[in-house]
Amino acid sequence: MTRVFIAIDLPAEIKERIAETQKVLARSCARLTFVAPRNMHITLKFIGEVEDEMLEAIRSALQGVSADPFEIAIRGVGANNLRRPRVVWSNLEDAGKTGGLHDAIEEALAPLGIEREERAYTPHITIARVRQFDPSLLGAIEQVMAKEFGSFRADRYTLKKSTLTKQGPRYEDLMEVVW
Ligand code: 2AM
Repeated sequence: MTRVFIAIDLPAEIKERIAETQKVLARSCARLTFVAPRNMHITLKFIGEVEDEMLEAIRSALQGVSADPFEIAIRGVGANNLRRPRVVWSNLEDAGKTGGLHDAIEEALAPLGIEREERAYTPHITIARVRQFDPSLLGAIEQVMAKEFGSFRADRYTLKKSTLTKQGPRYEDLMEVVW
C-alpha cells in the first residue's frame, strides 16, 4: 500500500518567507508542530492508502486533468478557527483556479471509487499544527496576519507518496503533470 496525495509545489523563496513567519509563531506559548519548509505545499486532493493497481489507475486518470497556467499569490496568515486554531495556514489568492483544479481532479478520480471530500475545499498552505493551544498564539498570528509571501505561476501538480516517520512525513514525487 502507498499513501498518496496530489499537490502544487511552492517556489523556494516563498517557503523561506513562510519559514520566517514560523519563527514569530514559535515565540507564542502554544505547543506547535511546524511544517518543514521542504514539505510545504498546496494540497489539491488527499487520497490516502492505495494498492499498486489503484496507483496505476490514478496515474492514468490524472494524465487528462490539467488547467491553463494561472497566478497564485500567497498572502496572509489565518487558521481553521481563529478563536482556537488547530491548524495555522496561509491563504491563496488565485481567482478560484485552484478550487477548479481540485474539482476536476475529484471528477477524474470518482470513477475509480475515490470519494469526493464532503467538506468544502479551502486551498491553503499549512504552516503549523497546534498540539496545545495557548491564547498567546492569537497575538502571534495577528503579528503575521497581513504578511505577503509572493506569487508564482502554477503550471504543474505532483502526485506524491507520503511516508509517515517519527521525524514527520517524508514526501516523494511519483508523477508530475505539467500543463
Ligand atoms: P493539511 O496540510 O491541511 O493538513 C498530506 O498529508 C497533505 O494532505 C496534507 O497537506 C494534508 O492537509 C492533506 N490531507 C487532507 N486530508 C488528510 C487526511 N485525512 N489525512 C492526512 N492528510 C490529509
